[in-house]
Amino acid sequence: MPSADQVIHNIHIASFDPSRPSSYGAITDAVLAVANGKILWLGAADDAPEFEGASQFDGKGQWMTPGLIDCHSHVVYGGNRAREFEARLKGESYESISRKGGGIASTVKATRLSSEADLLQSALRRVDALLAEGVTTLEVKSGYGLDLENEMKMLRVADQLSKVRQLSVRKTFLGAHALPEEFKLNADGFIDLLVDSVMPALVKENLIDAVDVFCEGIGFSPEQCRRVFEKARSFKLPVKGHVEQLSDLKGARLVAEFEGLSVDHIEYLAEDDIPHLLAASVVAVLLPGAFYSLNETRKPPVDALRSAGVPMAVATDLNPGTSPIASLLLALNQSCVLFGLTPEEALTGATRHAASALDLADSKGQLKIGFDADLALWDISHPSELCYGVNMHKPSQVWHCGKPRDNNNV
Ligand code: DI6
Ligand code: FE
Repeated sequence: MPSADQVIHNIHIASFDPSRPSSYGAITDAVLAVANGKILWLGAADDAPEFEGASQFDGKGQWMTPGLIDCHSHVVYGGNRAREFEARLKGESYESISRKGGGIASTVKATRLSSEADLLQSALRRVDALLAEGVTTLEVKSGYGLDLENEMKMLRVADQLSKVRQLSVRKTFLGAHALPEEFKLNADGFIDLLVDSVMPALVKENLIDAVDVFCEGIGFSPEQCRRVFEKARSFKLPVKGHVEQLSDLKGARLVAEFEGLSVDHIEYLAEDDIPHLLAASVVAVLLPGAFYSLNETRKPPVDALRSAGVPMAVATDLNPGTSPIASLLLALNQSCVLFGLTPEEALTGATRHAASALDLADSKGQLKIGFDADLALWDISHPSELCYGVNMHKPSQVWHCGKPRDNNNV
């Protein structure tokens, strides 16, 4: 008789395991057993063995999904940009706001002035909103510090989030996000600083899981991003990029050349660059919250990505400027309504493909034997309900690495 820590019975499972032929990888009238934080067994109740020593949990006929994965966020930052939002709605342009020190620069200023404790406290309010919706893995980017001291501060806060909450955190270094005031006319000098001193020091402190860039006219050129990627490669760190958000600089091809994890935004991705993504197994991360907040009209080439078979993930891009949205379920709804994803594609994009975008494809994002027991239980009659309604669903129970999480008191 196999021994388990917990057996969850009387559930339907949306496994997102592509080897199961049913949509959503569904198993109805199912049982799932957990041992040592991992999934020990799952399948139809009729086939379930007896488990020794297990506590029983009655799922009351609810649906279980993998814990959700938000694979792109800037959740750690100081201040907010509500006044800027107000000014823009009164007709002031983004450029004019930026010239007065607004935009990313104002968040950099507020972040530099914040203590680690303040940043943690403000990030937790947003993180708790994500947790309440069933998120069990969160990517957190740096990029509002833009010097060693402040990038380190942000990444330490990201680390803290996984210590004070039952949550897995992936830390992404986004030093090449914006040009700080002190390097105003010297972008190449700033890249020198990043590759020569900031990255090596952060690697030494074990604060980087992946390296990101903002490859854009208002960010950094492909040549400058290449230098950051080359340094990442020397540390064997995977790369990803904010690319083709506002224009087509061929950032996606650069990420593919470095066999990166993901290309994010990609509203301006050219269709003939798609084969490069496919060949290098790069995930396309869609960020409909930024598209919505900026009131954009140019959409990512979803039909072409789908027919090519490029995996698509969906994330919040939670940040104070272009996506002040602390709801992954809303992003899923937006990806369906604005970009035309099916609910199954959207949910796969916040589970299996989001795990790939974070280099976690072998342990998270699917309900499968041997995977982490990150689980969310929902009182719904079909998984599509999670994408269809807005602010209608919270999981009734969440487990992170096999441990139940109290979402009301996380
Ligand atoms: N793209 C974005 O949408 C965010 N960063 C980036 O590279 C914007 C961040 C901000 O405005 O604070
Ligand atoms: Fe972003």
